[in-house]
Amino acid sequence: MEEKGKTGMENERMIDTWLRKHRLIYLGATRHPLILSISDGTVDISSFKTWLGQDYIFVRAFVPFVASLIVKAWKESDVSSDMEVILGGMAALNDELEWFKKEAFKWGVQLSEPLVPQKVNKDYCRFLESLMSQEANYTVAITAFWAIEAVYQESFALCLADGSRTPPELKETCQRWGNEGFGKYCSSLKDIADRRLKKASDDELKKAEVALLTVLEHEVEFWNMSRGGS
Ligand code: HMH
Repeated sequence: MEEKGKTGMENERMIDTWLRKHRLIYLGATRHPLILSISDGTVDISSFKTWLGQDYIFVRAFVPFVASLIVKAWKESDVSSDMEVILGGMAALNDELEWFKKEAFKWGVQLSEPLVPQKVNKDYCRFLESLMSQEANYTVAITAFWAIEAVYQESFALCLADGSRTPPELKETCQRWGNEGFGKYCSSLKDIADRRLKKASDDELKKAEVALLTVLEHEVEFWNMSRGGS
């Protein structure tokens, strides 16, 4: 007979449990006024341009974070496909950096040195760095990684949904994160995180939940910053 509370089922689909528990903050990140303004066509283009320049800086910091996850997956993962999923994400970032340069040129946004991150952006990058260290836990880091990607996927998919009035010149941006392939990639990351969380200790679970919330807070701040706030 199985011990009570040790059926192995209690951490099944942890991410969905957390998303239900923290639904309002998740919606705050994925249905932010900036995203709503893109999808209803009222977006202030200067906010978009601020976002574009700052997100280029963020993605540059995101690359070493993903690299650190590849190292962790290679060393620690019990499933070899983890590393390939993350490597696919890394490959997409290579293309993404080129896209940012092209898009910035199109909008007249300067990406030349020195790149100046705003405080909110710096804080977010510092959080990424805290997850890059060798001591940082793989399960916690992969949960954060999923959340970072999922916020953009959900946000930009909304801008492409039926009935949205996204300006045509912003459609390509929305496609980048809102497309179906990116959605599938996010599901794969979620599966990896859920699988790890199923076997996680209480301490890891607590840290992963905090990391998820921290990502959501940084994402809300990042949208706010782009709108000229904080
Ligand atoms: C701020 N969050 C931010 N920028 C991005 N490019 C992503 C997430 C990618 O998903």
